[in-house]
Amino acid sequence: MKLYHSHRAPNPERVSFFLRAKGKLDAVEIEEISIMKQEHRADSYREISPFAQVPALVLEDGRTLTESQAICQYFEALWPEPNLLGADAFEKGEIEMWSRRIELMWIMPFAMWFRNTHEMMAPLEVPQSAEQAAKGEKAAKWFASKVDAHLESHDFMAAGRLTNADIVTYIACGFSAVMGWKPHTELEHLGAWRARMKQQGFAG
Ligand SMILES: N[C@@H](CCC(=O)N[C@@H](CS)C(=O)NCC(=O)O)C(=O)O
Repeated sequence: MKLYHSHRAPNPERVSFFLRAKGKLDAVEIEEISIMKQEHRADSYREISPFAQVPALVLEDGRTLTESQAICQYFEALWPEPNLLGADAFEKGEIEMWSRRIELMWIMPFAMWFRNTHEMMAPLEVPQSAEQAAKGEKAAKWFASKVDAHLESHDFMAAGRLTNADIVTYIACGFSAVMGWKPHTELEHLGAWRARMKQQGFAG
């Protein structure tokens, strides 16, 4: 199977980090799609991903999945161990709760800030809006402080062990650096948690 991926883009990277945590990175062929070169908007790629987004997973028989979380769920079902999406009903709910919170209350507002400010994004976000950027920055920073407070009393985001919630949070921290914002250097508990992730082999 083939994963269409973009290096340093948060949604594809959460899938490749998920695969790495499963120990299955080598089981999937990876093809890089350059968002900066707008390769994701080519007609040939739109045939794979109708909304022109990365990642996309194409199985041997041609069936296709897009949406990073859907692809991770497919991998979890294919390779159940190590469990990353929850071993029982409560874990499944708790991991999903934190993953969704990070996605909706950190990554999405951060993306609004980044896309509406960074010159690299100008061709993709037309027109850029300073007002949207300011709203996004404020919301992402507010939520990062809530995550820091959560990590004061938790070694991991959910379920007491490394899960998808940690992967999504790690991606959020890394993505934030494109705006020169490094929340893990400003926020004590987030910083300690990130150091633990690095001990588990996370890089970047
Ligand atoms: N909900 C989708 C979002 C995918 C997405 O937005 N991917 C970004 C890269 S992180 C993309 O393809 N952007 C292209 C663009 O904005 O034109 C998912 O989770 O996979």
